[in-house]
Amino acid sequence: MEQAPKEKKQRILSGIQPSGTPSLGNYIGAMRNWKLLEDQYDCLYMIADLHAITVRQEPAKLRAQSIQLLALLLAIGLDPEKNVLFFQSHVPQHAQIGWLLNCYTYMGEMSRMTQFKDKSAKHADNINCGLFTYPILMAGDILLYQANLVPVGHDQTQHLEICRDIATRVNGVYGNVFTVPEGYYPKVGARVMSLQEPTRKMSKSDPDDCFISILDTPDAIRRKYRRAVTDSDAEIRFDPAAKPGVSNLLSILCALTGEPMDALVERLSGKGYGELKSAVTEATVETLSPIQARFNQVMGDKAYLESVYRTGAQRAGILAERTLAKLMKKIGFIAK
Ligand code: AQP
Repeated sequence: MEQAPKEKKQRILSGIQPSGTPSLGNYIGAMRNWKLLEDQYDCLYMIADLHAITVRQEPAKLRAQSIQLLALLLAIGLDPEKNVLFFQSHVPQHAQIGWLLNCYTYMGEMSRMTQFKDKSAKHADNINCGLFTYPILMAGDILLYQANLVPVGHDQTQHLEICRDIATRVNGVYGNVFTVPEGYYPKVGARVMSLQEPTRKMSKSDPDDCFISILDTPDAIRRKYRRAVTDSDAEIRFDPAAKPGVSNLLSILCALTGEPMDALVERLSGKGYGELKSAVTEATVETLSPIQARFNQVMGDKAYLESVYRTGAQRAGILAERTLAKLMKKIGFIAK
């Protein structure tokens, strides 16, 4: 009997920088959604170590954080056979395409990037060119794999737009080189804000009391939420503009438990901030404990970790080279 042709899965590429231990924001906004995609899509997940050096990194720490991040991806349940898990620096085509795409991107486009403005304010002593051209490297990351979809937090929308602009521009000059990717915004995946400055996003490279790390102990989690900034009117209400601190705790709680915001606010109405903080502490500990247990197991097996990243680099490299060679030929370089 004739078999129906297998439908080709859409491809997904996403990444995370080893610039610290992932925050609860990285987990809610990105990592946990990755697991949900592995059956339906052809997924590549990259540890973006080339991106991480746009900010000065201590070499030993960068190595430790990179391995730790790989172990965490496995600990959240990503299957290294279904997904391609790799270090960006192990696939040299990323740096190569980064240069090529630099020549198809305008200074004005990069100057508009809000993350550049934020990060250059934060790292005023090291406003390097990599920080400025970061979105071009990111565009290359995505386009190398002809990704159809890119799951990103809302903080990355602007970078995805520039990637689409670059892809369309190159396609306009040379014909069909790149798949123009779409953003994939998971239904649940709120933007998690800093515990100390709740109008800014939670970041793993911020001071320790601003963020919950995936590897924080229950005591540290309790302490950080206890000190989290709220306000003085003592009313539990979801209103990010007027009550950013309380609203952030509420949306973390919703994201972790799946409870709808209206129901949560009604359940907590008339209660104090202490109760809200206890509830969010409990939900966070409950979510992170099993991940931490698996993380400790995986970290104990160095040979396994090595085999995962070596295989990942091989699989990613084959796909990346295909696109790079095509682009180089179109531009007019002599084939090797
Ligand atoms: N606070 C957040 N809320 C929701 N999603 C978030 N993401 C990051 N912070 C939040 C999402 O996590 C993915 C990986 O991010 P990244 O590590 O590549 O870079 P980033 O966005 O710069 O993350 P950090 O934690 O803020 O890193 P540092 O401190 O090094 O700059 C992305 O999909 C992002 O949307």
